[in-house]
Amino acid sequence: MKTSFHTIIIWSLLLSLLSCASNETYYEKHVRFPSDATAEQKIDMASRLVPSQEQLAWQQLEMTAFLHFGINTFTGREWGDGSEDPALFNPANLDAEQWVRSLKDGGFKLAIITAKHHDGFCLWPTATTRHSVASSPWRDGNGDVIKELKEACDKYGLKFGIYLSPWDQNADCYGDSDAYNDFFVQQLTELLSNYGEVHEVWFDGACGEGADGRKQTYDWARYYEVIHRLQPNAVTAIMGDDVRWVGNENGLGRECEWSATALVPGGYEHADSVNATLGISNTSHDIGSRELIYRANEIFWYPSEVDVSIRPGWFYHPEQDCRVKTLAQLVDIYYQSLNQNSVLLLNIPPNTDGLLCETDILRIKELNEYITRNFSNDLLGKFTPTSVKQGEELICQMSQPAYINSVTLQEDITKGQRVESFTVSVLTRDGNWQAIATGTTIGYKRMLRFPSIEASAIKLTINRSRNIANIERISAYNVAKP
Ligand code: FUL
Repeated sequence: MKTSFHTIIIWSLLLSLLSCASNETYYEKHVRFPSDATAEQKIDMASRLVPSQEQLAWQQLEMTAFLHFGINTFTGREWGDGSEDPALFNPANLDAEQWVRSLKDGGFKLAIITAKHHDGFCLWPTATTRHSVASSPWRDGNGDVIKELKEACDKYGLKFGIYLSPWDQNADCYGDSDAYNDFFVQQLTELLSNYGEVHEVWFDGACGEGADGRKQTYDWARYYEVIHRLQPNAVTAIMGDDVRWVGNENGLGRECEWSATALVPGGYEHADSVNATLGISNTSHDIGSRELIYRANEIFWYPSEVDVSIRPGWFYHPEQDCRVKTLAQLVDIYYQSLNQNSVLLLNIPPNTDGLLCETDILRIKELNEYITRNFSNDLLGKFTPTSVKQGEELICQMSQPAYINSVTLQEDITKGQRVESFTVSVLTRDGNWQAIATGTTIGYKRMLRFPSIEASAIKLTINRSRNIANIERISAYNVAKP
C-alpha cells in the first residue's frame, strides 16, 4: 500500500508540456467569430474564451449575500408601488455591523444591498428625490444605510455591492425616457462616487409602465459607461455583461452550466433579436452546447449567479419566521449552485428592527460550519494540475483506501471552460473500477454526490472536451448528512 499521496498521470505530462510550449491564444470575455469560421474553428475559439480578471475574482468568491431591505420591510409587501410614506421606514435598532459579522460567520465574501427597489425608496440621502431615508424618522432623517453597510463591510473585510432597480414607481420622470435616464445616472453616480469601492452592481430588467402608460427605455450603454468610469473593477450583474442570472430563484444551477455562452447579455442592444434568432433566453436549458455555438456569431464569458432567498420572500415578513430554509435545504443549494459552476447569492433580509433574525444567523453559521467540517479533509490529498485530452484518463491514487461519497472537480478556467462530458470511477476493494458519477460540464467547480463507497484510487475520464482539458483540482470527501 502506498503511504504518500501520489498522482499517476497517463499521457498528459507530455501533452501539458506541449501546451506550455505552444503559445495559445485566449479571448477575454467576448469573441466574435470570423464570418467564414467553420464549426470546428468556432469550437476551438470557444474553448479559449476566458474570464476577465474581475469575473475571475468574482467567481472565486463562491458565496455572496443579498440584503433585501427597504420600505417593503415595513409594509409587508414584496413589491411596493411607490406611494408608500417614507415615515414608515424606522428600523429602530439598525446595526449594519451585526449584518456583516453574521454574514462573515456564515462564510460570505460579499454583500449586495437593495439601495433602491421597484418602489423607488432610496436607502441613502440622495439629491435626486425626497423619497428616501432623509424623509424618514430613522436617525431623525440623517441616516444613510449604504454608508453604514459599506463601513461595516470595510471593517470586517467583506466586499460590497449594490442593487439599484431601474424600474422606479415613485419617480415622476419615470417613463419620460431621457429625463429618467438622467435621474437614474445621477443616482448611480452618487452610489458609485460617495462610498468607496463597489464590487458588484446588480440591475434587473423589470420595466413597468410609467404614468399614463408611458414606456421607459433604459439607456444601458450609458449606465455601463458610468460604472466602468467610476468603478472599473466592479462586475455588472443580470442586465450587466459580467454576471448572468441562472434563470430561476430556487437555488438551482443547470446540470450543464456553460460560462462560455451564446446568450447575448440583456443590456446589449442586439440582445433580443440575436437571442430570439438563436431561440435562447436566460431560462433556456441549453445556452452553450456545440450545436448552439455552430449557429452563433459570437460568444460571451458570462458566468451564472444563483440568487435565492433563505426565506420564501426576498423581504422580511414576520409570518415567514418559521419558514427559514433548513440546513439540509441550504446544503442542497450549496451543491447545486457554487458547486455547479455558479456563484451563490443567498438573500438574508434584515427585519423591521434593522437586524438580521437570530434563526437566519444561526442557519448560515451552521451552513458554514458544515462546509468547514466536511470539506476540510481532502481524502485524495495533493493534486497536481494536469492537462487531459479527450478520451483520456487521469488516475489519482489515494494515500490509503477510504470511504468517500463526494468528489470535487475544477477546471483551470483561466484557460477556458472545456469539459463537455466526464466520468468519475473509483478503484474498489475487489480491484475493479466502478463508475460512480457522470456529468457534462465542470467549469470553475463541480461537486458530485454519490452513495458512500470504499476507494483506493479515483479516475477521471474526459469523454468529450473542446480542446485539452485543464484539470485544476480533484478532491474527495466523506460527507456527513446535514
Ligand atoms: C427581481 C425583483 O423583482 C425581486 O423583487 C427581487 O428583488 C429579485 C432578486 O429580483 O428582479
